[in-house]
Amino acid sequence: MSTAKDEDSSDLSILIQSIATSCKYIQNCVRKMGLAKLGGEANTGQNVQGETQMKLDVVANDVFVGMLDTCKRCTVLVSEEIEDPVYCKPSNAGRYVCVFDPLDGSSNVDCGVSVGSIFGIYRATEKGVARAEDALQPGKCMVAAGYCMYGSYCNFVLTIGGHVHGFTLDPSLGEFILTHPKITVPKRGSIYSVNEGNTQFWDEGMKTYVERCKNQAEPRGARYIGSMVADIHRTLLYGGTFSYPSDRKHPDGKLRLLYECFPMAMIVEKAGGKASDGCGRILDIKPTSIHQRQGIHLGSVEDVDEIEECMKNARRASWDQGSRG
Ligand code: AHM
Ligand code: MG
Repeated sequence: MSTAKDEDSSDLSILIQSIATSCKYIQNCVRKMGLAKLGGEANTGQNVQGETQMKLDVVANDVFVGMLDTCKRCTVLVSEEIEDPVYCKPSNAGRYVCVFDPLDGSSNVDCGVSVGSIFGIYRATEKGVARAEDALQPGKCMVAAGYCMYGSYCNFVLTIGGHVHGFTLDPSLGEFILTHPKITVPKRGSIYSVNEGNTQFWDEGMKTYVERCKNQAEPRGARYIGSMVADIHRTLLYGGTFSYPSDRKHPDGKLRLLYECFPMAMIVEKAGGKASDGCGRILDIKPTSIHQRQGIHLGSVEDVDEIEECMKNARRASWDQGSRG
């Protein structure tokens, strides 16, 4: 006799299977982009973020929404590309909520740089009942999170609350094969990753951290792809930090909390790393709107601790200065 728990986990695996199939489809489109005339901008204008939509953004979004609705395991979907939450058809409604960025880093796609898809899954309050507020749970309530990187190889990285595992797509089989079991982020790394073009907008804490990375006996290497999925994938495997801080140009950060920061924070934490807004845990944040932005630092525990320490010292120095008038 199957129990509620069995049903729950079989629903979750059907849902994740649907996401994996969407990712295989998108991977195919990315691989034959120029050939299939899928490169360049869509003629849809800008998306809800005020960013130009690429043809592949539209394709990837349609694939995710279509697959997640018809798999009959979700109530509400939130996509980077759609302004409002999507309510699954009542006849299709299940017990999960899925938030996703169907094609992250799409501004890189035309020049052949790695891009990816990111997703997070929550349990709905009530099976079959679509409530928008179910998509506004803190990141720590996610039951699963993952991403798929369309890079020099196609890797599907997943946690369902335990270890983080990576599966490589075998193109001859069309299947994801477990190649990176129990991914663990090194405690310390020798890489920092941030868009240094924004240095003039940073606060003193961020400036100090990056100066420290450069000015030590063994300077750390700088790596910045500009596709979060690829930058996080490298950070998971090699360690170090990836940051997109809030600054004067992006007072709330640039990356989106629900479908970029939360899933990546869960993956990094489950792999033994740390994800912080500079002073506290990303996964503890309670969202107030579905497309809100967030400053973030993730990676090796000791390196992220160092960022927090730089931020704390900078805050203390500015208070001291303020209190001295
Ligand atoms: P997107 O979701 O519109 O593709 O934007 C998110 C991307 C991330 O993948 C990446 O980390 C960041 O934007 C890069 O931003 P910038 O070009 O400002 O460095
Ligand atoms: Mg994105």
